[in-house]
Amino acid sequence: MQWEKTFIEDLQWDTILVEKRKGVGVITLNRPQALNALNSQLIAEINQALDQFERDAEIGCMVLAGSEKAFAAGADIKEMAELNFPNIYFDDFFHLADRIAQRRKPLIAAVSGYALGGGCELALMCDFIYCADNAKFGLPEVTLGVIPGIGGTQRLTLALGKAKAMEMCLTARQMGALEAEQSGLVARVLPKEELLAYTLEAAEKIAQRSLTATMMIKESINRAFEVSLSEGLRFERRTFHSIFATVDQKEGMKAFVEKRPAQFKNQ
Ligand code: DAK
Repeated sequence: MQWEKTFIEDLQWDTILVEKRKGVGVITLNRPQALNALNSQLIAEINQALDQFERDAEIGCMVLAGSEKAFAAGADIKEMAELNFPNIYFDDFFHLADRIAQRRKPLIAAVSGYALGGGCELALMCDFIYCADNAKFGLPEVTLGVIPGIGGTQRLTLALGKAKAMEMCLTARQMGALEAEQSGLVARVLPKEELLAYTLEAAEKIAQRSLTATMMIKESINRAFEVSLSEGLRFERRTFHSIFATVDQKEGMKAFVEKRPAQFKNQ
């Protein structure tokens, strides 16, 4: 694992900051001059960092954050403005974005300020969102003559239901933090000064658990969006059965009986 550690710290990042702390891989979007607007390089760098974290046995949870003013104000309009249909069709523009949602280790979004367009979609690709009290979520693509393109019409609808998703996409209304929490879009709202510390604490807690159980929970919950209830229940049951083949299940239950903290080994 030493090689992974050296490698990630040696890499040059132009659009993000990357660090490892207490089992957590933290990626901070870093294009302040453009309110962290997502360009192709930034999407590629996020994926490169996530690739490293996923291969790194020391990492049990990942966090994606922005600045206090903006998580991300959307896809980079200046980069997109001159593109035409053949460019984006043949290059499959932004196809790398889909890989962010396919990660196997848990990924938490810490959203402060604007999460608009592609920025909102990026947060929606994470497993859950903590947001600051100044957060503003929106899908304003319609004001630019386009539509959301990296999952917004689907994931916002799954998160909020048809009425609010339809209203937000058609009117470009921004949703504040309290409404986002009441509507189930975010897991918790925090004072903006506390957002990062709270998120890191939760991520560290997740990273201390058995990674096998954590990944199986993520996989099982995501299954609920893909298959019928009976298939989802069958998947959960078989997954539950299989985890009894792990050392961590023995350790977790033995530790409870012996009244001591469990020492998980991800085995
Ligand atoms: N792209 C590029 N630059 C941006 C930007 C963006 N999305 N958002 C802000 N900036 C830049 C501004 O141009 C400005 O740069 P300078 O003029 O100083 O050079 C700088 O960031 C600071 O912004 P403001 O001066 O505007 O700051 P304010 O505080 O006054 O306003 C704002 C903040 C967030 C309300 C405003 O910046 C704003 O409305 N930004 C645009 C928000 C927006 O419309 N976002 C949606 C973008 S469309 C696709 C998949 C997905 C997508 C596209 C394709 N495919 C699969 C093909 C996604 C599309 C989108 O996200």
